[in-house]
Amino acid sequence: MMRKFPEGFLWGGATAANQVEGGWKEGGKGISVSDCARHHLDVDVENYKAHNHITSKDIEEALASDDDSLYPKRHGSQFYYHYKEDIKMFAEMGFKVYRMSIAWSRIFPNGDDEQPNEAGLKFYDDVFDECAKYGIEPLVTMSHYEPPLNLVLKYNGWYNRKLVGFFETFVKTICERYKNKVKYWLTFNEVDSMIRHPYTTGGLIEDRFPGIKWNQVIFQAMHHQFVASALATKICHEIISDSMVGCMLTKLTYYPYSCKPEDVLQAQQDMRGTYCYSDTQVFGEYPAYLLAKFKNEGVEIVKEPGDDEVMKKYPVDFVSFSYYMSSGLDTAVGNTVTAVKNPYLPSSEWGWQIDPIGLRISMVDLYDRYRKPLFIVENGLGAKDVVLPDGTIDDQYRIDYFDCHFKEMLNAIEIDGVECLGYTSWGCIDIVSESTKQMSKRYGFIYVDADDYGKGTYKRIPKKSFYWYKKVIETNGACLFED
Ligand code: BGP
Repeated sequence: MMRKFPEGFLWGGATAANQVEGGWKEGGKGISVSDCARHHLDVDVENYKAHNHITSKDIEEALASDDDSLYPKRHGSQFYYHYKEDIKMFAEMGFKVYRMSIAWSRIFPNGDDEQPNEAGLKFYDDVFDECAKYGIEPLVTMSHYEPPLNLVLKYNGWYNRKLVGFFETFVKTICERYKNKVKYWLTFNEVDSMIRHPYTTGGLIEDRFPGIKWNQVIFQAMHHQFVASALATKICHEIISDSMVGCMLTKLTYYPYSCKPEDVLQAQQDMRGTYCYSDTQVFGEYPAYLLAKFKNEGVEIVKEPGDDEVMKKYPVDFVSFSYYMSSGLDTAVGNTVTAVKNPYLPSSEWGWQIDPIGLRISMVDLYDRYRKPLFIVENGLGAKDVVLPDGTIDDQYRIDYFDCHFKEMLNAIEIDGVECLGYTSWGCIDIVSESTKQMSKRYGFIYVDADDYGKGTYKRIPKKSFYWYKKVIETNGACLFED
């Protein structure tokens, strides 16, 4: 019998406002943290690491600069101007769902405004209406690396408890406005990324916290996001009765360096280092080992009365996650942990290890752990695509990446019994990369003619994978198993 995905499987693609929209000052939008995120392609690599650590000086420079070629997220892929054309192309592929985010700074330009910005609300009304024209369900991330910069400069970002209230106002506004257009919501994109990039995720700039341990700042900010996430779930369910609210986790999958017990233990510790965040949002409380970590590292979370009750009472309905690769082999060498390349796996041009079986392992782990429906909301291959002289783009390597990942996804569903609501590939249209701010790290089924400095026509060109994905959706995956 021909294998295919379950009826109603939600095939689609994903973007984020800060990486796709552009129009960074259009329609009354305020400046977001991402508008001040500079790329470092014009400096030597050594400095790149140092530069990636945002300082107050970097923000001053960004605010003083009108050279958008250094700040790629100011132009993104110019979805703000092309959204009708882009959504039409998503519909041509047959999308059932489109994951996107609402830029907080379009709705409340300064984050603490008394009234919302009507032009910003209208923009997303138009986007959702365009999706509805083609029967595409929006899947909306409330916060995806784009808090208003004013909340950073005036309040010190998510470290300040006031942000919970400002976020509640934002969520009430968008749920009320879009209650008849959006039923699927995610609260914070990769809430764990506060650890990796505290600036874009939490609006935290280390030099603004003299004398306070950085760990304390990061986990206090994350506590405020956990409370805000629970309140957002509460608000969503109250305003939109059939809504489903998910958490969103960076699914890092670690393999032991060897069968040596110390190495197996290390990999288990690393996995819990990721699960602790989704545990908190799914079980509605900090897991014991995260509390132990706080204690061992001298982190003292300041709570307000009712925090524990709210978190417990409003856990998420489903678990969404990003998966790109497995994370190398971790070995406990002395007490320093080093991840080494997995010799059994190929790597992308950016060194990300390509591991489709790792996706199945991740799905089984998450479903066994939480017994809640899953949703894969990011997966894909960043690659340097080339436009051939005849104007076509042959990204067979991307088709191959998806082909093997889709087959493992179906194995998890059909063989391992995992319940998976849907799949949205990351960057279904070329957009600005988060880690390197490059347009040239392309993920899309649709090519966008723009370079790493924002120069280009922004013309859209379907790649070979566009037509392939269209067939996958048309046959609900059955074409993957045709000879
Ligand atoms: C995830 C983010 C996405 C996206 C993705 C790909 O962490 O949620 O916003 O950026 O990573 O990574 P990159 O863009 O760095 O290639």
